[in-house]
Amino acid sequence: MDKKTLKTPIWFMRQAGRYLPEYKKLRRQKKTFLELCFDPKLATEISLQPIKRFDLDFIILFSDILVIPYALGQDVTFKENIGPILPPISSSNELNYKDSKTCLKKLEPIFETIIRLNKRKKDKKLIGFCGAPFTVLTYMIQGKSSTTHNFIKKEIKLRRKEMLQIVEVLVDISVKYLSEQIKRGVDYVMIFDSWSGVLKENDYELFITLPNKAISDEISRLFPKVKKIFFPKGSNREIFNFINKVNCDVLSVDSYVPQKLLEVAKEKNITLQGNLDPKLLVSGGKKLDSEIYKIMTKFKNNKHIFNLSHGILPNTPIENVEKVIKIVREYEAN
Ligand code: 1CP
Repeated sequence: MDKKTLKTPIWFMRQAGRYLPEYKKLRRQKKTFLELCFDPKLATEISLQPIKRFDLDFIILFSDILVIPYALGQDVTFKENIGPILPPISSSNELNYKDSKTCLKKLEPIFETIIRLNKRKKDKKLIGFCGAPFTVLTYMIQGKSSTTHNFIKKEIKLRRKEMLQIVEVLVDISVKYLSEQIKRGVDYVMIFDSWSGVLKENDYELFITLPNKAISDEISRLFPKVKKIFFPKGSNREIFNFINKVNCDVLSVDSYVPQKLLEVAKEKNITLQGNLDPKLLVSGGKKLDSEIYKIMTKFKNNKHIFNLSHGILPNTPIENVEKVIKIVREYEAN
């Protein structure tokens, strides 16, 4: 079928969250963010809020990538205006991973949320997710968000073996976690490698490409029909190494989309997802309109899912979100 007889689907990374008044209202019902993630009734309602308001094409499970360190026995809290806080670990010996079943049991409420969403998804596609091993590792080792990531960069040089051992645990539990999500009814899985841009060359190969490939290969083997979305954010030119080795159905892209990437994606039958700058969605105006047209034109010869280049920002005006959806839905390629 000609690609443009199909409409471009649209959803937004972090589409549930603080820019929605209905989210803020439900958020107040629980003291902590993790309590919210582990309440199937509330997490289901929150996942569906952006769909009810905007009629988006994909539902993403409401949860967080840091439920994995939590399942592995690390204490995880989210501080308002600061972000996640964890007591940092330095080796896999500090984790509680003798028995993956016990760890996954702690995530049972999330699987219950998926069962509920699956019953209510109608014609929408449901996305489950996890963080990629390196991105999750950064929080486990640093104990918090970082802008420079200097500490983890130093650790993977000085204590490579220990870091790779943790990555190995993360690959294993991520495959099991995604498998459970798939069994309960997600149609797609997305693997967020938000900090992959921190690494280059051999470090990139060991900590980004190979762990993503291990997850992809195992999920493909176990569930050949389930679609896999990868988001190796900030990878820049390393992205070519990534898509040569990691079997992906959808590649979520940031602002780096050279012509060659469009061509390689087409050759490999990879759908590209992206890539509106979330800051433009905040500022709006004519610049937003023209950027949307630019994106639709840029991806017109590729399979494309409209999305952002990173998560939606809390101060995003709702009217701007409505406007993007309207323009994308009314757009006719010529
Ligand atoms: O105060 C609040 O209400 C908590 C804010 C919040 C929300 C709404 C956090 C804390 N996480 C989430 C939900 C979330 N996180 C989803 C839900 C589904 C959706 O609507 O999209 C998803 C997919 C995530 C994934 C996530 N969490 C990532 C990867 C994607 C990305 O944005 O790069 C990362 C890195 C996190 C860690 C995280 N969770 C929350 C914070 C503040 C952070 C730290 C981000 C940082 O270090 O900059």
